[in-house]
Amino acid sequence: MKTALITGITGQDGMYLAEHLLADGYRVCGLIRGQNNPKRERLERLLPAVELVDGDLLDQGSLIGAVQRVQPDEVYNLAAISFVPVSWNQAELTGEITGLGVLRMLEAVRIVEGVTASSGGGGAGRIRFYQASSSEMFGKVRETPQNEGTAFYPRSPYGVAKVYGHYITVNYRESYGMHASSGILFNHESPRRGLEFVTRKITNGVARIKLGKQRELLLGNLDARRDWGFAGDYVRAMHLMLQQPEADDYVVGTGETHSVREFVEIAFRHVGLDWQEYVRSDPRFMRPAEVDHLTADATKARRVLGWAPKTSFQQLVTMMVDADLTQEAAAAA
Ligand code: NAP
Ligand code: F7E
Repeated sequence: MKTALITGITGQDGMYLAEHLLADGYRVCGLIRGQNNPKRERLERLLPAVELVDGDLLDQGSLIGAVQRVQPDEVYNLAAISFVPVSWNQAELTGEITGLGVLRMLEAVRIVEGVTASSGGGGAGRIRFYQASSSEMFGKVRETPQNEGTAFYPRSPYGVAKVYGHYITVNYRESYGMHASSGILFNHESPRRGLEFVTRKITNGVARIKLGKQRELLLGNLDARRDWGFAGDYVRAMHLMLQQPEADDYVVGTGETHSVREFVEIAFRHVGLDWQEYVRSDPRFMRPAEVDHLTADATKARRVLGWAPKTSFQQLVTMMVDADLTQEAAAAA
């Protein structure tokens, strides 16, 4: 039986990945932070098979202790400050967690395994490492679509921190021979997405408007375009990366791009409403520097990993609206 340690276990991807690995027969351990994390109880209820281990990406000793205790075969580093607007208000903290946190996880693995530079180059160490990199690294895109060779031009402190996380992962692979892979994932969503992200904000808003619990939906830039996929599909790609003989970098996305406006239209139409009667523009949701347009070229992931998304854009939007309708109706009852 293989053992996986997942950081960011309470997040959207952490939960889908844990389910995927448990179904595959893994022992799954999740790093959880804080003395009274409100998400602990929910996680224990939904995924009782996951073993929780205390630790924080800001605390090197706690990460070494977690790797020592768990003795994982695979480490998935999903923890981060992941909401882009927060990264302008808390730029230093974002650098510490989303950027330097990656270094601390890599160091924890390296120290526990006793890997040194002199032992590098030959596939040193047993533990395989996954870094959750992001299409936000492409930012003001240099070419379309974006692949593993596309130059980075991040547009937020979050994107800059992710570029550091990506390159330090590549560097540990090259310096120490560690099996460390970077998955450059484009936006992926689900009914478990946080309410602050635009997709879930829209689907939750649509459900509440339909049920008469909300009158309007305030949004920022409707022209932004993203390559949106389903999170449940994307965690399969993470796992596949760590099953390859050699570590590498992979772009993961659908190859289709849609505007926020298109997402809004489909979501409102699904419940029989005209979006233009409810959506209002609010400058509070505009960004100081925007990422206008992202499209993935996931040819390498398809070819090497045999990975392909199973969920269409239309299915993703309607799945999220339906889940929010069910949840909001139950909350009202
Ligand atoms: P998410 O739902 O925001 O989850 C973030 C996780 O990080 C939470 O479990 C959070 O724990 C944890 N965390 C934050 N600070 C921490 C710290 N100091 N120590 C330990 N844990 C900490 O994010 P997600 O959507 O699942 O994304 C997973 C990863 O993929 C992130 O690194 C994100 O940046 C990256 N990514 C996401 C997407 C996407 O579209 N979803 C695309 C590309 C890359 P708490 O519950 O304690 O806050
Ligand atoms: O914004 C626009 C906004 O916050 C998407 C994270 O998982 O994916 C995510 O980052 C777009 C932006 O996600 C609102 O300006 C309009 O252009 O849902 P989002 P994101 O910034 O793309 C990447 C790949 C990650 O790595 C990140 O961790 O939607 N938008 N109006 C809005 N966005 C929000 N949040 N709220 C609005 O009202």
